[in-house]
Amino acid sequence: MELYRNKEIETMGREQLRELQLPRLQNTVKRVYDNVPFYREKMQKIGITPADVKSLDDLTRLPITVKQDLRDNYPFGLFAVPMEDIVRIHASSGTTGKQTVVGYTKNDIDMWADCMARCLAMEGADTSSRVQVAYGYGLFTGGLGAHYGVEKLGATVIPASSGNTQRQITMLVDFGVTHICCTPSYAMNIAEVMQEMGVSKDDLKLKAGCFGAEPWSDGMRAEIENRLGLRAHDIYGLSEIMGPAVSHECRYRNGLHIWEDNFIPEITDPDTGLPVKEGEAGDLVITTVTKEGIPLIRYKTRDICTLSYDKCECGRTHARMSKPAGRTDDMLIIRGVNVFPSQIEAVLLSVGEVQPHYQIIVDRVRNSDTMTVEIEIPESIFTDNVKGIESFEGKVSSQLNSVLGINAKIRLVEPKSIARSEGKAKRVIDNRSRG
Ligand code: DLL
Repeated sequence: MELYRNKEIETMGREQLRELQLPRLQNTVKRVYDNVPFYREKMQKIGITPADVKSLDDLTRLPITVKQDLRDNYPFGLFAVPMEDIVRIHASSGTTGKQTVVGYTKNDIDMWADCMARCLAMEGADTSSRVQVAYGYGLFTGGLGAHYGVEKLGATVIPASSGNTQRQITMLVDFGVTHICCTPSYAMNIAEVMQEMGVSKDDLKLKAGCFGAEPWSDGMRAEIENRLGLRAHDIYGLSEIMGPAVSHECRYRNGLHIWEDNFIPEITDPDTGLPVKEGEAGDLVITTVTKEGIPLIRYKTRDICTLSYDKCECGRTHARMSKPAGRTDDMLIIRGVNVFPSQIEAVLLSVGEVQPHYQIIVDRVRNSDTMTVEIEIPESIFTDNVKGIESFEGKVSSQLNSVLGINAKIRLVEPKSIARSEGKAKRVIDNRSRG
């Protein structure tokens, strides 16, 4: 049986969905035009008014919004309502530049919680479920975003936040937790500490979990499922648009359903910015059509994926995005070859015995890019067996070369020497930017 939270919305015909989207889009465009000088000026510059949006196809005539626009209007310049109506602020720290700040009205929080509740229902959670939220609570959207969704669903939330892993595990066992929400890398960290504590997956009652906030491979999914004894679903989102629950995998896990009653997705060519042909990969661009605090028109996420509008076996009609491989900002260009860290992860995990703890170090030596991938020595290889180490390194390196066409040096390092993550894992150390 497929579990819906709002069957009417989740399974409505595509035509009906478009009929729902159009007035919402028109209303959003009018509100930003009237209330956000940034949008009004941008639209005036290209000679468009809200009245020009007559059909959904007119969306592509509207200007693109990028992260820098949020920074330039820091902190509240893109808010479309008075501060009196803003009930919550979140921010993303970002590794470069100023943080980006977003604000939510009461209705925004309700809509967000509803999207999150739909995601949880999709993975089988209901009022009898106990959901441990191990995303960080705070300015990051993961913790509170998931939290309000669990409450909206009427399940029991355990607001663990991230970190303090032994205590997390004690709670998983003692509270009979059925669902967990955290980053995939933190899930692996939990699995490892469980082993150290002598806790087995049979001591847990976990059924499913939603893992996101960072790219992860199917190999990683298999590891998490095997070690925690649950079904792992991918959840996607970004703070600029809302936070977690912009999209989520149903039980068929053939892409992530985007809640199109609230978000209109498009895919554009990363170089030209023009729409790509249906099914082609490109930049995911999202327009919010119900948000009040900070509605965004055609926000370029920089996440690369494809879209599918085929009806899903689960009965949902909302478009599916492919598992995002990563942001264009995170793509590595190594001697002309473009590669995402998540693709490297997929290859590493396809070689038996490699644990999903790795770090990619990029350098420039004599004007040429070099890549070293550090992985931990598998248990089967003894640290004093130099031949064994070299042959294993060679095996992984040639696999990377044959699948991705990159030349990377593999370096086996001591077990546990790669830092474990409690949130988003830092997979890449790029020394090239240091001059
Ligand atoms: O990471 C929101 C979130 C929290 C999503 C918890 C899912 C679960 P930001 O910190 O603003 O928001 O980072 C957003 O993270 O543009 C993607 O590049 C990446 N990302 C998020 N989810 C996924 C995913 C939260 N499932 C950025 N797969 C996004 C791959 C993801 N990348």
